Amino acid sequence: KESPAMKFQRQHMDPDGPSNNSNYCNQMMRRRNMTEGWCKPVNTFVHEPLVDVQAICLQGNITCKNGKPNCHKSNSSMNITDCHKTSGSKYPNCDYQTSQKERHVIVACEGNPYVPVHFDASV
Ligand code: PAP
Repeated sequence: KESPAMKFQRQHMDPDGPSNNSNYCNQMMRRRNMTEGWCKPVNTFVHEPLVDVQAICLQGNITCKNGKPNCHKSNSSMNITDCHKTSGSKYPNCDYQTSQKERHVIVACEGNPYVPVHFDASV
């Protein structure tokens, strides 16, 4: 079974990106199994080495959007791609808008080892 840490990597890690291609989200949301059963409406991919994203769990501790205390904000800005489902697109034809950004990343961490399990926001 997929662990929360592996699910985070599937949904949010793409160290070798970004590809500067407007189809990036359409391809990646499908390839990473986020268009099965529904179109996941919003998702962010991080284009930095896994060790650098795991290290965020040791950086500034903040409250998450859901009120839990286990979020951490990256000290540095990171290369990311935001994927937003277009308003007209309907399952099973999931269509996404692709936007490249450089932002500080906020993730929720859990477990031992204490690793990212949820992408909360970018700021
Ligand atoms: P995403 O939020 O990263 O897009 P999602 O599929 O919603 O991915 O999974 C987030 C997981 O992080 C959830 O666990 P689950 O897959 O076992 O359902 C969620 O419970 C977990 N999680 C841990 N801490 C938090 C938090 N502070 N806020 C939101 N989710 C959290």
